[in-house]
Amino acid sequence: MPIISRGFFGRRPQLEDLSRLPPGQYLTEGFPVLSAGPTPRTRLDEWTFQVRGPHGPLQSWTWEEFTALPTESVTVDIHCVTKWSKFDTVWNGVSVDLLLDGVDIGESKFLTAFSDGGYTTNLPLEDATGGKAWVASGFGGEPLDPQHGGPARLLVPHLYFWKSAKWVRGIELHAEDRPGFWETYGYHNHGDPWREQRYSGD
Ligand SMILES: Nc1nc2c(c(=O)[nH]1)N[C@H]1C(S)=C(S)[C@@H](COP(=O)(O)O)O[C@H]1N2
Ligand SMILES: [Mo]
Repeated sequence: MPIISRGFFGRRPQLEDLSRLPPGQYLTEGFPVLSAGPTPRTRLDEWTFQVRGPHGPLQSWTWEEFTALPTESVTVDIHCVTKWSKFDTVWNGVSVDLLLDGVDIGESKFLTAFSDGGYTTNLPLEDATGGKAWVASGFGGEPLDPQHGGPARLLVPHLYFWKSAKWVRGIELHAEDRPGFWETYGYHNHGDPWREQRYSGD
């Protein structure tokens, strides 16, 4: 029985893995922390997740209610605009599909995710529905670490990771698109890593 396996030193990317790396990205084994401000600490008994429409709240869950919702285990590759990618990250989360189930979305075609600390990011609803986005509260089988967005963050793995708002507290639905925090500061409005949509104009 080998005492030292290759995995001990970190998995080397296999040939088929490299086709999973979007243009301009490199693979990392670590999990960098990128936050535009301090890590907010909201008490779980004060935490809610809200779905808001143009005229106010449509749905709201307390932490207790939210954690009682059915979750999915999701294994995905993630890609940061600062060029690191991480393969096979394992999350536990509630799908945005489920959070919007039964909500009358009216004329809405876009959403803004909003977070403790004031961070926002925008997405077309079609990028957040159809099994493409989750509100994740678990990572690697553990509760999500506060520096990575715990108690819960948005997870939108098919777009650059700035779209995955940490410390998310809800989503607001809009008929028209409203650029969020980084989108206002020159990042691309959509952020597809496979099309290298890093900055506005890309
Ligand atoms: N609330 C909030 N969410 C955020 C950010 C942030 O600064 N604040 N940074 C974004 C960016 S640019 C990236 S790359 C990822 C980083 O997530 P991580 O720190 O878990 O790696 O979170 C995104 N979500
Ligand atoms: Mo980022």
